[in-house]
Amino acid sequence: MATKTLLFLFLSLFSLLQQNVSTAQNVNAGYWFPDSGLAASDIDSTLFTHLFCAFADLDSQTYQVTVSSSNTSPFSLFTQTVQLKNPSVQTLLSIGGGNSDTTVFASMASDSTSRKAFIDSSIKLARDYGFLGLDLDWEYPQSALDMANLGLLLNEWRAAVATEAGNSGKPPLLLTAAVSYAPTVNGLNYPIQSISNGLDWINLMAYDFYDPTRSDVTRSHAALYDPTGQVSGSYGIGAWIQAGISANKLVFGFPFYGYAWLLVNANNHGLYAPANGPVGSGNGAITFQQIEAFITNNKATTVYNGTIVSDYCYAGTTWIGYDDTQTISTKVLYAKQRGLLGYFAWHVAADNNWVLSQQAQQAWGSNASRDQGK
Ligand SMILES: *[C@@H]1O[C@H](CO)[C@@H](O)[C@H](O)[C@H]1NC(C)=O
Ligand SMILES: CC(=O)N[C@H]1CO[C@H](CO)[C@@H](O)[C@@H]1O
Repeated sequence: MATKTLLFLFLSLFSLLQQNVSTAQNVNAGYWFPDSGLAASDIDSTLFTHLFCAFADLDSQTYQVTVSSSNTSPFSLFTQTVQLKNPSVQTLLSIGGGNSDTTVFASMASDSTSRKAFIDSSIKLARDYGFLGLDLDWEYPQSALDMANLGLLLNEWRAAVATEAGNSGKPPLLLTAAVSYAPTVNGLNYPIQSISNGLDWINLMAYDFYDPTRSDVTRSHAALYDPTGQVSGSYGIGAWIQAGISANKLVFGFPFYGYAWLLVNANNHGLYAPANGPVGSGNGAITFQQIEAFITNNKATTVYNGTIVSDYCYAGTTWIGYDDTQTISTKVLYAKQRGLLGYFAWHVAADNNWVLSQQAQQAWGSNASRDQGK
């Protein structure tokens, strides 16, 4: 009898422990922003486990996290809106982004009072608006001191989130950050220990490796493999793991957009063909949705390159490098095979009738169900 009770207790404890270790869930995520042309109510949230709402701002005077007045209602309604179609989708508020001022983040992180202003205001904002997590997009720290201060910020942010959860009785907010595809940016190393201890996971921005303003030959801007160098998603993942971040804290990012180069010669239309900058007035960035329309309207030729894992298409003197369905599913399977926590896309509105989002979810799930069957 006593043995049976002991055995029962032991088994219960064992299954509890097992539940604990398996709480790290999959991340099938996407970023959304209000100016993207897609209303939050039109997001097919059933295709995602997590959605990032971008971007809250960092006030340069108070160092508090704020939301611009035009974004107040889209942001405060975001969680309840996307949870209508998928009640279990988790939402995170992203702070900063590629267009924010890196020097303001640097000043904020350099001083304990301003770090506290950032931390306390971010937590309050997340709770007031009903977000389940916070995501720091500081692009990018510019000095070794910035990196060290980022480490302090993450340590203090984690401690504050734990304290707030204790006081409120709510589950702690998730804490994540969007970081460079590799653990070194501008020649500086990220604070590995603080990232590992402080964050639930990091989003690797494995895209924008090249664009038509910086490369005078056509290129994939988000290749999975780089046979001749270190500029690729697979390189970045390996380097983060080698630096000491466990694979199950890495979320692999891919783009739902490409870049359009102007070919020098319409008949020379492969990878690394000479090009004369971007098509159009900007930097050549073009959404997957627009690429699909371009292909249809111009009967463009499409090519998948499995050596680097990337797609391109061309018609006349326009050449576009991008991620199509085969690239996305290959990347997702790669992330899964390496034991990563998941993937994210920048950004959901750039998808075309959700085909890439569906492809990603299926590629991730097809192996999940197979694994369960084992
Ligand atoms: C695919 O990319 C590799 C590496 O850049 C290149 O060597 C190869 O020629 C490409 N294949 C095709 C079919 O374009
Ligand atoms: C559909 C499928 O089974 N895809 C991949 C699952 O993962 C294994 C390796 O773990 C791959 O070999 C499969 O291609």
